[in-house]
Amino acid sequence: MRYRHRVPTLNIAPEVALALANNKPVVALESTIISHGLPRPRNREAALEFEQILRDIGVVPATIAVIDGVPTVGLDAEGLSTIADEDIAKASVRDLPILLAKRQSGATTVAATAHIAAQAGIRVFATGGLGGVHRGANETFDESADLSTLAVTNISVVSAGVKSVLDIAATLERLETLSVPVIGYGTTSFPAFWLRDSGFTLDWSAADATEVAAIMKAHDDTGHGQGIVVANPIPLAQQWDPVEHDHVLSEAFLAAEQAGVRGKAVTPFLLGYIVEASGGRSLDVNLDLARNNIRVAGDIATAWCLLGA
Ligand code: PSU
Ligand code: MN
Repeated sequence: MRYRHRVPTLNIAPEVALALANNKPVVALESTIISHGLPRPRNREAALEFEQILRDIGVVPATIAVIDGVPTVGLDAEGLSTIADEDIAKASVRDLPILLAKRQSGATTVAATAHIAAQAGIRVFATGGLGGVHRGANETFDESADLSTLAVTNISVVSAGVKSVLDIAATLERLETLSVPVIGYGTTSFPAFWLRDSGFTLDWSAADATEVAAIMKAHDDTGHGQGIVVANPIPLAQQWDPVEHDHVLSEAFLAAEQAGVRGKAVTPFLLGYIVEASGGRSLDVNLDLARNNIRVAGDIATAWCLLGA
């Protein structure tokens, strides 16, 4: 019996494939933020708006998800409604083979999105906040696969740091261990998602998109295959009030403990609770920071293509 060797099948939207083939800018967008990170129906509006932000600056959006068992790069209207309106699995990298074999759909996390995007040849990816080391991880071992995936996936991820529900100090330590470069975008203050400044200082910053693209190129030249984290803080005027933030977060931790949430349910539970408890304020900030990250990712993708031109 002979075994067939199969190249991983990706369904890449024609628009995305054309842009990649012609060195035109493309930015990957994740789907877990739509399916599990934002409440309905705002999530659907957000999915469409995120793509439009890129189109408006001449960048092709590639929202990524697994649709009926096929990793899909660039969703059509039906694909968007699958991730926004249906109850589908939250899929990290380890879930991909299972969804593929079972021909099921899944919304991809930062890890799974980065993995699929890199397979497609996309170099820049925008999200809200990267996953990281959870508080209490010394007992629970709860550390997002976003980190370990970025250690082996050559893509630049623009994020507003990591969510302040995480252990930010430990997350930064892990990124150091994994040799993932972390670059502040116009700052050396590492952001905390809803807040502009986490209180942690970065070694490096990049002044603009052109400098990030130059670092990406140099990173390739060093022969390393890691991803790069571009930390883009929300403008001060848009950030969540820090006092209210601290108050709502401590409530959320208590609620998660009482509900006994574990594993991959933790992040969606906390985000959902925080939206409710803040009367929607955290949601507005989440959307603003995602929009900002998408714009910056678009600029970086454009600068990257100019380098290759
Ligand atoms: N950032 C957001 N909203 C989200 C997430 C990030 O603004 O919903 C998601 C991302 O998909 C990220 C995931 O990969 O949370 C991390 O989940 P976990 O902690 O279970 O690895
Ligand atoms: Mn986890």
